[in-house]
Amino acid sequence: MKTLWQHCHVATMADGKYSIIEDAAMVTAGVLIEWIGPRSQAPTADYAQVHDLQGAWVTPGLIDCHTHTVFGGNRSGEFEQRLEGVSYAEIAAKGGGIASTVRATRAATEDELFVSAEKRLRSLLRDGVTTVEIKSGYGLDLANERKMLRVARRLGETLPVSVRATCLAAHALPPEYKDRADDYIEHICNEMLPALAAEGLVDAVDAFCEYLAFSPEQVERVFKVAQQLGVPVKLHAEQLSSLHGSSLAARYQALSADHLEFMTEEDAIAMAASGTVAVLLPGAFYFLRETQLPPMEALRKHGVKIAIASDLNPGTSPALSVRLMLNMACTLFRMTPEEALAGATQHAATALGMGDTHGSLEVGKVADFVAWQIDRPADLAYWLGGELDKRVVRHGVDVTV
Ligand code: DI6
Ligand code: FE
Repeated sequence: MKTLWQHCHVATMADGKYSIIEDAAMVTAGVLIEWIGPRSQAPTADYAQVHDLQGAWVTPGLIDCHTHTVFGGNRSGEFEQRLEGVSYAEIAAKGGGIASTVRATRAATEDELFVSAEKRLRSLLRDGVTTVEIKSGYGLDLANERKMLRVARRLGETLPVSVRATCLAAHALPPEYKDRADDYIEHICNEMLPALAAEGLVDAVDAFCEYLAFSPEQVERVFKVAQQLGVPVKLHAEQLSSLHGSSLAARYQALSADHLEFMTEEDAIAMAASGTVAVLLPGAFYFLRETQLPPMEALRKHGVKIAIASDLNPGTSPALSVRLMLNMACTLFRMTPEEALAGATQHAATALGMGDTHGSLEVGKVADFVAWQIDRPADLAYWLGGELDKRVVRHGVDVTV
């Protein structure tokens, strides 16, 4: 079934640039883009449907390539306590922080996690997201990591969004392994990853490389097992300190290294050589009131692809809008609106290993796009939140909510 979409302008985002086609038309056949170009050259055919997009600007569907959408409870109470003067250390000493989310996630049933995550995910979808990555990492044992990953899979089967599930078992040390980080890593390597991968629940493996989480040596043990299992890796690296996790990630041909405020130019060179995408997370930078900026000039100079994501999580980035992240990438990191949009489309797709099929509007790619009633593409990084008038098309089908 062929469909013609016309009366629009397109920012195709091919090669990570706007690559604009004015007065454009697009032909979709099933889930794929069959033709795209100036309307005057559109092939004549017996179209099953013809859609008038009323002068909209069409972009690829937004891709949120780093989220922790599935979790129990939330930490707005801690947010409030901190603003009333209670220190982070005091909150942590009382069992707050990540530990409290782990408790709430373990206590929740799969259905309960699904219901709460679905609401958050719907908020991202209302903002034009058609692909999302969802990490585990608040279960921290086999049964509970499995529960989180199953919820991620179910979200992808239930809602009009492509979900990539990432196992982040090496996110924090579970209480039962207190002072035994190496034993927990061994458990991840010998039991958790092989079992979860065999169950088809793992599209990528991630870890948190930080002085308050896991060392580069421990992360490397996890990466080696992922490699043996044939699963690509990603890494939370250089968020709070410089351990050169991003260079380690590059050595393992990681899809991405994420956060990166404290990365060095050498790290950028290593990432450029391996094609590892730099995923910047302005929501966490903002929420933690960080001051160390990611090294934008080094990333640009060495040609590292830059993606932008929400990092949606209860502790450091309760962000329910990717467009708001585009704005923050521009205001906080001084990215251009074009770079920011590429970061939530083509480069985000590459950060998920989907760059050949998603992220830009080109012949042969999947027909995931948004037709926005805006004046120009920069509007997407300009408005702070709110809802923009739009139509969302996924797999060639209108799924506007
Ligand atoms: N980096 C972060 O900012 C979050 N996880 C991570 O690896 C923190 C998650 C949380 O506080 O719940
Ligand atoms: Fe994260």
